[in-house]
Amino acid sequence: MTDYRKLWSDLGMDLEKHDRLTSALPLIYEEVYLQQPDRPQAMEYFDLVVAEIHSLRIAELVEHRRRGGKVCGAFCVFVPVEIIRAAGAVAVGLCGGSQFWVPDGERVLPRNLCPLIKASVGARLSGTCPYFQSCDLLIGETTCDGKKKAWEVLGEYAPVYVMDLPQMKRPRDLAAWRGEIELFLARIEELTGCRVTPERLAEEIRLQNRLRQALERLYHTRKADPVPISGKDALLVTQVSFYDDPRRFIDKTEALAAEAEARIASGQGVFPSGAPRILVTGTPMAIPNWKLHHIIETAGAAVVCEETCTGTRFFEHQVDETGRTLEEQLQALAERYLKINCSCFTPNPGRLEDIFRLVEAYQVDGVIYYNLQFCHGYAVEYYAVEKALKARGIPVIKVETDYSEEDTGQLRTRVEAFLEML
Ligand code: BJ8
Repeated sequence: MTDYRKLWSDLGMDLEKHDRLTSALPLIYEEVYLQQPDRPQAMEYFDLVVAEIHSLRIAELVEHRRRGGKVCGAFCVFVPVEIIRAAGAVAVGLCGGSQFWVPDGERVLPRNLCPLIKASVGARLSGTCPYFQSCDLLIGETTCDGKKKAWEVLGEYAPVYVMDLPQMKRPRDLAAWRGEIELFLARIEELTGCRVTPERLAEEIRLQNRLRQALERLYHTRKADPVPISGKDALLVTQVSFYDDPRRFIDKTEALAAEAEARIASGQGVFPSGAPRILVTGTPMAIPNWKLHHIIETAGAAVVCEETCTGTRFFEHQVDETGRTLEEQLQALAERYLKINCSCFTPNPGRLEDIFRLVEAYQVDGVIYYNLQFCHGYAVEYYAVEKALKARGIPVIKVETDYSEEDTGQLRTRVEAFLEML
């Protein structure tokens, strides 16, 4: 049996502090997840993943490194994980979703900065996240200002590589992004000492497309009324996708989607038919950030879709699999990734189109715009989203919040008032 305390200590973690972090999780998980009625059975796997969040997968990463493999951590859905894996490395998502890490982040970053950035940097500084401790390279990107400056600070504590993401989507930006992907490939080859061949890259492109399709299949079931799976559970599945073994994740997610499809066939749902249906749009929710979904779903509404990077922005659009040469494959990767509609782009009309499409497809009654505090890109973009939704008669509210529990009562009151209006 693995001695996890030894394993964590070998990773240079602060065990005492780590105990404090992990002791709170089971209670929160019990309240937010395990008390939900009629959950699909296949969620058991995802419950196990959370229960063992700092052990089972970490042991796999440690073993991978023991055999000479590398681990790369990323903070954004723009990072092409296919390339990392094609070079024999493991890719994990590192975005911090816990208030626990915020004070450590504030040791080196301003307080009036987005909590996702503070928690991500704090996770590294506190020595309590075994995923950070297992990484050979951290991959940042030039999306929002807060992130791109935070990488400079993080670079003092760990090796960081930054991908320069364009902020527009003209042909010349696509060409620049494609060039960035080439540089990234070279850096990953240098790290791993492995050459990325077209055969290996084709395999990883297919695998990541399958992972996206599995999530898409699961999300598709949420279009049904009654909805066969809660928004909280679906969110958890997406969160887990960022660090689980991709093949295992695909199998488990397909099993869950099949169960959800069977539930639809027999009319079984987790909310009564006719319960208000909510689309959440905005900033990502990194694990264990379940705050808004919990408030919405304990108020009697169902979150049926997330237009976020822990939702549709992560899995929509496949990479073209027909490329045979590296040249063609890199072009296909550049094209697919540049379709993501993050608010760091100007202009960003694609996001509005996505929201309308999803409102329709998921039969949404109201939209809740989720804005992490101090995330200016999404906050400013609310103007256009609100105007466009209101013009179509679709109710919308914006909630701005952080990771603390201080405003939970206030948020609950606002969400309940919004749901009553629907
Ligand atoms: S593609 S949304 S994952 S950048 S919430 S850190 S934007 S201040 S996370 Fe993001 Fe990539 Fe865009 Fe998606 Fe900055 Fe905003 Fe914080 Fe954010």
